[in-house]
Amino acid sequence: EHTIYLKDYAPSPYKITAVDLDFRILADTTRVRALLTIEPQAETAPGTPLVLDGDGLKLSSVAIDGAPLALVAYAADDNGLTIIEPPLRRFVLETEVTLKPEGNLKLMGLYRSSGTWCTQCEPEGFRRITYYLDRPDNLATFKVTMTAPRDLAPVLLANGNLVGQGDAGDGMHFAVWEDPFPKPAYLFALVAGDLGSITDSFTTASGRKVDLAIYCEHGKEDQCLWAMDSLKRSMAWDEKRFGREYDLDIFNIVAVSDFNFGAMENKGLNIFNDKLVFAQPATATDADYENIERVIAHEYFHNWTGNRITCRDWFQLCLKEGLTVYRDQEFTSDERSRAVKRISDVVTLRSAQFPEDGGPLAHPARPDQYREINNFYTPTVYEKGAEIVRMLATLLGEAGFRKGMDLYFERHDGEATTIEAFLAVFAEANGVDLEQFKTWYLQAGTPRLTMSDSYDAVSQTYTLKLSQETLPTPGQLTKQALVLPIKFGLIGPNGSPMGWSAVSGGEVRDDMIVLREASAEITFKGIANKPVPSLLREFSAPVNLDTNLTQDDRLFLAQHDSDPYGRWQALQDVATALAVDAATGKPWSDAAVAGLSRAMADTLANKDLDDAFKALALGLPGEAVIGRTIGKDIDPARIHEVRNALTKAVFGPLGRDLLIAYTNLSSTLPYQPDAASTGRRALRNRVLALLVGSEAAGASALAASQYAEATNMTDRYAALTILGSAWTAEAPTVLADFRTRFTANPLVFDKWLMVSALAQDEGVLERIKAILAAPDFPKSNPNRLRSLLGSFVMSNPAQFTRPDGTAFRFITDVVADIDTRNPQVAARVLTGFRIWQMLEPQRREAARSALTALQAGGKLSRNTADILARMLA
Ligand code: B3K
Ligand code: ZN
Repeated sequence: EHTIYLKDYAPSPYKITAVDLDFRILADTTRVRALLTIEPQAETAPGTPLVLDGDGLKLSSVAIDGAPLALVAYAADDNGLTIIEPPLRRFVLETEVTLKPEGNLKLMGLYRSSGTWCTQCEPEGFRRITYYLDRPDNLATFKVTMTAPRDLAPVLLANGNLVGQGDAGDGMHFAVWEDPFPKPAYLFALVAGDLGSITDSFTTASGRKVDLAIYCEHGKEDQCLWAMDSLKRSMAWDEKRFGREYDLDIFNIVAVSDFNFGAMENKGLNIFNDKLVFAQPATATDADYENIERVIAHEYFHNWTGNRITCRDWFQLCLKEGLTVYRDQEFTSDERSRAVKRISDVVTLRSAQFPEDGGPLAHPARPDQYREINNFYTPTVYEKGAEIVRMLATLLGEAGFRKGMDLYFERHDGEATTIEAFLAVFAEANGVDLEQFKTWYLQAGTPRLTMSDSYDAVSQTYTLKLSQETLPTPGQLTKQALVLPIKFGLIGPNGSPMGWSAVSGGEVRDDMIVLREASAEITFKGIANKPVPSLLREFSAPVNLDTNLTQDDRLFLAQHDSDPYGRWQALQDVATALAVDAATGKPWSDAAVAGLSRAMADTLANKDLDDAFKALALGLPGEAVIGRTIGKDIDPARIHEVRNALTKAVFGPLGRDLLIAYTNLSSTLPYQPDAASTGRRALRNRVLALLVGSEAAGASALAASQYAEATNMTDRYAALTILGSAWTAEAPTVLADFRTRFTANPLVFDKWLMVSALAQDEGVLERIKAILAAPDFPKSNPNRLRSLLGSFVMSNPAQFTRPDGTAFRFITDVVADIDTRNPQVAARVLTGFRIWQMLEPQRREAARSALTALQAGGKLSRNTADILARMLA
């Protein structure tokens, strides 16, 4: 299978400047006629063939400037169309192909979702619609004519503005859309279907009125209101925070039920997985509301970071994704609580990106090679990509960062560009050198930052020794030192911040150390007492931090750090150290457990902390975090037991406080999705989880009654998850009730699937098998598959990694089956194996044998074969 390298990038010898597409959509086939205005580049030599991408297209005719082409003048195969000797001037290439959207189960190109025709083109789906230069550096204007049966598709949408519509006879009608902004083909979209909608409008800062609409299945219109509200807030925020206005007169969103990922930022016509649109209190949780808000914002923000300025090639994916994730994180921080958002993002980064970065699938945020680009829409490109942009903002300060962004928009609007160009505007606008900083984009792996400190009372000096190391990753054996912005503070014995009279040995700017070397020794003078350092405040760099702090130091930080992230992290560190000890055979110190218990009680009682923060602080580190801290030969079942035991030891003594808090936090007000109400529910449900987790008397009955009496999905689902994961005596009944109660709602069915997959008992695998084997299980729907299988492999480590290998083999068999229909979903499920080399020998062997059997089994898609090959390399 051939590999594509960044170093081989070359501009195309021809460019397509204008596209005129004509879709004739019939019940079972769609005919696409394309008129492409093509020009050779100035330096293109005569006789250079024009090679267009195509994927599984059925060609019926080819013409140039209206004259049909002789058979010898072109060659078409499954991968494209070559015009052997195109004219060396501007010309119009006309092709006609026939598609079968109904049979398109890969959900790339033109396909049908519950009867609606829709498209997904990023990254390489447009070539499944027509022959094209399907690469992001070819920008063209698009005109799209769609003709379809009026009864099946009364709604006809494409990018840009509607410029014509009418009757086409024989029960057909048509619409013509024009997008004035040149764009790469991956941003093309059309939708044809029988859909309902809600409409609204937004007036931009400069006074232009934009018509907004969200389209969905009939009858679900009232579930789109939150998404619309989120859209309007996103539009206002991008004006205020980044000075970016929307540019077309129309912005449409369409919700579809079969979609390979979250959503797609097609110009003026975003297409969404319906789970990221539909919300009402009875069926969506607070987490769903927040996710919808976040993804609506993310796709909207792409209009500037992604669409107006796009990527030169797919190696640059994180140019648009990392930056846009950073932007959506900032949006959520401004709309809700910055501290809580930061902590949640750190949790996500650690649970999704760190395992990738430390395993066989590790790759740089800007990869330099790929076999299958779809496999690079990863936590590294998205989440680490966002961390890199965040570090840039931290290093340059808010104003400096904004100067760079302004220059980026000014200089590169309308271009397809690179990470180098992105960094250059920040360097130029701020007069700084970002050469070393660029390594963040090029180097894979999570750096380990090690700190040890010492205090000398006689000279009143305090010294921090810092060093960084990044371990080798596949294909990158040697690593460079990175620029690490380390926000910090020194805290005196009374809990207040300490200053210093002088500092030497490193770059220290106010509250930030900038470490550029492999190691540094920084000395602070004029320090009257031994301080406790709070390092990496706000998690200012995506690293693993090792310190010589004692459990008491950490408990001190948990109480006194002025940085909420720092307080949260301190509690996590105390708990992680205890869990690691217990899991590796060292009994934990009762004093430390008691200390953590008291710190948790103080946190719960603290009137200055908000509920959402407390909900996070009162959670123990996840099993994966504990596993990664142990680092090798891990036994996930043991970690699971230890974590349960720690929950009991720490929160058992707090039973009374927890019960009181639970009661005090209840509310009879109608559901509201705002941050304060969300925080209160989060804390109350956390408290319930702790009561059940510490086996407090009557706790699971309490959860069962919360389940039964809940007036919103947040509370009902929380109770269900708590009972379902612990698989208490009530679990089977409650799960059965949930299933029948929401039988008609596929998105709630997904919640049932997730809880079913997360159960921690031995029976879970057999139950999953039975669910999947049911004749009516929708095996082609990505949401259903991911809810059941994705949750199992990613979030139920103890059962997924059973030492007998039964779950490994089940998953590889299922992956092989899904792969015949939808390679993207199959490859994604397979990535659950990325932790396999960290497991203890018996489990490791079982995983290896399942993976090698899958490889031996024969024909796999390029997506799945690529993941598998890297996993086994
Ligand atoms: N740009 C799309 C992701 C496309 C994924 C293709 N496998 C959505 C987003 O990141 O906003
Ligand atoms: Zn994105």
